[in-house]
Amino acid sequence: MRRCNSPISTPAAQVNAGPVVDGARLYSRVRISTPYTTGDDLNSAEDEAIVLQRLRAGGYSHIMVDRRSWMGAITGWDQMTVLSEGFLRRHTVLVAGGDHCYLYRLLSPAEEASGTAWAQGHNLLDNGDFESQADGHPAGWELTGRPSYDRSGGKSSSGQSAIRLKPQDTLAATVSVRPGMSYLVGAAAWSEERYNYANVRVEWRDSEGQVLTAGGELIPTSPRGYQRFSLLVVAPQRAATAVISIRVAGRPAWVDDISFQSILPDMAATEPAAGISLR
Ligand SMILES: [Ca+2]
Repeated sequence: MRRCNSPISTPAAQVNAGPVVDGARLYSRVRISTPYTTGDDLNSAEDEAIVLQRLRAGGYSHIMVDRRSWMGAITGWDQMTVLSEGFLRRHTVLVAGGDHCYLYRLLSPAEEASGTAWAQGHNLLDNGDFESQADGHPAGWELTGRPSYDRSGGKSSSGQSAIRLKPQDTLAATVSVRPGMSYLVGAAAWSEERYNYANVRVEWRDSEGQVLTAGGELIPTSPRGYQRFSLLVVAPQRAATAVISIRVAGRPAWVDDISFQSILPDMAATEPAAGISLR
């Protein structure tokens, strides 16, 4: 698990673990609860304030999730307030993560009042919400296959526009990156029918356009509506650009609000300070 922008300040008094399928093992002196064991009062779509009060009353310090097991309905991941991106963004800081597993630290009331963003940079994707169109297509995006571009407002997560992808369709855009920098990738998606997943892929290329390596994750999709997820990626050495692409598996799904932000402020991510080596 990679460290992100915030240190783990003190050993967690308690950690709340999300659904973990058999196969994952975690050994710790820290007391751990899951929504299926001693933390079962968190296994609900309860009002956000109530869930937060339960976390604080229970002495929880961190929330840990493993999204690999969320590609179906069994875990009930889309009906737990504590696991929703909106709740996590409002009440936690993203400490570390990668490869579907993430650790969040609960903010104190004082920290919440001052505001804490998971990523400091602006969205490097110009039209991540698909609201700008050019010749009937979302500006700045490369579409392969036959994705549907809906501007009615009835299918979107934000604004009026969203894109429907079928399994053979791909949505892609390219941004400039800096080697060694951490980036937060965000996407919102929902399945028209059945639980499924979307593949958020990040392909790193050098200054000649040659592919260096690729990463990214699968994000679960729910027929209950849009769910947003964020994932962490790190630009490898010699990376100059990243191609962010999205595909869906099995069944059509709608996507909206794609983002790609530097964890650090843009100045730190793009303008090396004089006299400081990038190595
Ligand atoms: Ca939109």
